[in-house]
Amino acid sequence: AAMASRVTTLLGIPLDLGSHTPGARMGPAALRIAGLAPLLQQLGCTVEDAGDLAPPHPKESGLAPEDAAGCLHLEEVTAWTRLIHDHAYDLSARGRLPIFLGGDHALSMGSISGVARHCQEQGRELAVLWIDAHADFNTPETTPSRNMHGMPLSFLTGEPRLRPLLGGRPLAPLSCGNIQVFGARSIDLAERRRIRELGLGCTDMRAIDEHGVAALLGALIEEWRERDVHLHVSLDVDVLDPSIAPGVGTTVPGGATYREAHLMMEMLCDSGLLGSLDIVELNPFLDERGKSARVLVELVASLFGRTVLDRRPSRIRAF
Ligand code: 4U7
Ligand code: MN
Ligand code: MN
Ligand code: MN
Repeated sequence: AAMASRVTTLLGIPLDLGSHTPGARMGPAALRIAGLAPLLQQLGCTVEDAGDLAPPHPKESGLAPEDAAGCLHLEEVTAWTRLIHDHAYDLSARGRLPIFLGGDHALSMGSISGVARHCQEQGRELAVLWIDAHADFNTPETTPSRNMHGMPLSFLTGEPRLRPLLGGRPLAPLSCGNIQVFGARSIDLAERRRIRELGLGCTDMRAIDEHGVAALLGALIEEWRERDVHLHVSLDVDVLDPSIAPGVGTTVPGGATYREAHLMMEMLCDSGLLGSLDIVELNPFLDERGKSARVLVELVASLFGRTVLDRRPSRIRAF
């Protein structure tokens, strides 16, 4: 299998204070019970399970008072962000392919900033594929909910209001052009304006309906391959249609189908670019008999090399 040469490390992040619906803290356990580790091993990966991070003590955020007022559970999320960042940076420096098991999407402030710091030190370009029904591009000022899982892409692109979250650690901000939101269908008005003004990459469901996953993701992959990026994939379960993945706090109708999602994973596997992965927003408390956890584990199998036949279709360009 494609990833056999690198050690894959599972890191559980039982965080759900970035969202309004408790339960995502049970995500790592559900993904393990659904058989994530043995499945990766069957596919030829060397898997190391680093267990779950213990919830850290809340830390003072350093945000300005008016910004702090726009963020729920700010001190808890601050402590988590710094802890996750340190682990992500360390795993990257040790050459691992980390899989961050969430937990809500606020965890990506730590995981991706840690990976970004390592990439910057190595002079390696980082691209982020944000597979999500939402753009997660709010700020403490624009957020309609005050939930921090709606803000990670603002933090990661260097939004000054959120910068103090990382404390004294260096932040390697991502450029908006190196991020692609994929599968979006619920974007707030202020986010829409920010996407346009700041140039965040965004492929919405309308585009996927019209042109299909193969053409759209194929073009992105081709570009990333030319620049030989480290690709971080951040997979928010709510990109999937709620009929196949009901175990999320923020369901939005009209999501990706089972086949569309598998095609994304298969193409990403073929690209050979995957360097790190978040699996976020699974809420087992809202799930139906493990259905969503099982779908996610199936998707990870496709991402790590499971194929239908032993030969890949040749119609995919540039591979
Ligand atoms: B998720 C929302 F207002 N935009 O900011 C917000 F619609 O990580 C939703 O993608 C954010 O699940 C969803 O609260 C965050 C809302
Ligand atoms: Mn999200
Ligand atoms: Mn989402
Ligand atoms: Mn969600």
